[in-house]
Amino acid sequence: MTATSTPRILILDDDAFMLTVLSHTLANIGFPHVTGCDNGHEALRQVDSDSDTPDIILCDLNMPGMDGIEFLRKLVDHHYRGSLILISGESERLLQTAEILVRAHGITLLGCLRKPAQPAELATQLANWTPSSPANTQHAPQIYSVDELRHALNQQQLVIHYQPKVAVANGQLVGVEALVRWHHPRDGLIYPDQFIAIAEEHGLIDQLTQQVLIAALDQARKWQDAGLELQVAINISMENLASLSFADFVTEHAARAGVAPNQIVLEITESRLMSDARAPLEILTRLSLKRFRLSIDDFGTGNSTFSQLYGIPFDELKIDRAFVHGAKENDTIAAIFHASYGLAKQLKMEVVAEGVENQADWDFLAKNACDQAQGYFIARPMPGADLQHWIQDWQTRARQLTQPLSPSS
Ligand code: G
Ligand code: G
Ligand code: MN
Repeated sequence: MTATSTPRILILDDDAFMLTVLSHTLANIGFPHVTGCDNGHEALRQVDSDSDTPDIILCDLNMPGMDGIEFLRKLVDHHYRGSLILISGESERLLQTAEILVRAHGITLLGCLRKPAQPAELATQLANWTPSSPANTQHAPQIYSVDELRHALNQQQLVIHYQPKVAVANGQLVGVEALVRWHHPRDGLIYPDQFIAIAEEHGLIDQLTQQVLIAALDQARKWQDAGLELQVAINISMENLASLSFADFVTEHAARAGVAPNQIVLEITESRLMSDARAPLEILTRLSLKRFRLSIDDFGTGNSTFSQLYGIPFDELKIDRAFVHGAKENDTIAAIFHASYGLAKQLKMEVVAEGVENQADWDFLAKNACDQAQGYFIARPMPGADLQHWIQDWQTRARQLTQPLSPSS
């Protein structure tokens, strides 16, 4: 990455004329480090190269062979950490949908351009790029080895942060979601996107989940003793549901900690297709019978789908942040939100909206009678010990947020 100079830009467009025009435009507005590719495969090779990986990709959507949408998914597989600008001659509607996809993939989107791209518009979007934005540095590619992760588990290097889930109607704190981090002795706080997949692929996810569960139960008990009745949500990976002993483990440790099952929410994402769905179904049904709350996580993204709702007794549905943030201003996002919400309500599930980042997101949820909200607008994930202090601040804010509007306003 070029931290002090201008960013390296890669243009992906099958049209040779467009490549030339865009390169000239970019040079004219002060971006000389530009390369062009006319197909996705070549672009991915450049993403993979250590020395030449781009900071920004300008991507056309409609290309023969690998189209832009497929390319976006491949970017995630190739651990692309840079930013993106979408360019297309397609309709506004298609661009909006592509934009949602990019966000769901967690790629930093600087903007969308309709062809023909206007230099001024391009300059504005490129100005959004910062070399120090979290996507570019904090999550810098750092591949951890299985051994390192195994060592971390044995040395108890995991820490848990908790993010509040609040009722939209009255602002009341309903519960928290436990989010694991790795306190790395050399690299500092590492986020789960850099180690959960490794744990899943190498048989360490059971040990990881057990540690998180035990720590979260311990914290839940402490809050309970302090008079705070909170639901504590834990993320469960599909791999955890391969072994039938999982239900016993959860039941036993909840009892040992003295936390009632209905205070424990198990958030499940379908991370990959199960070859045999019987074990997960049996485990989840048993846990449901024991009154643990089951939640379907990241609903609406490719990972959690309608087919899961069939058979498993979920109590809660979490709408992915891609279909929450921005819903007030974007009809496509709103449409997917409404569809997910309607489905959840028909199945008598509680609806939690993730990724509530601003007042507009909150207002949208209030207007649409969403049950619970979670996101940076309410609180970032925090150490358990900080929660009491946050509650003090939140109570004042919550009162203002949920005050009925006076007739004059
Ligand atoms: O804040 P955040 O970066 O923590 O979380 C990123 C992703 O990691 C989320 O999708 C979340 O579901 C997942 N995650 C966080 N904690 C855990 C955990 O303890 N187990 C599993 N399997 N996933 C987790
Ligand atoms: O388990 P799940 O996929 O829901 O993980 C929650 C993830 O979302 C965590 O990485 C958490 O840090 C992140 N997160 C929580 N609130 C917000 C938010 O308001 N905006 C964004 N972009 N991410 C959020
Ligand atoms: Mn979750």
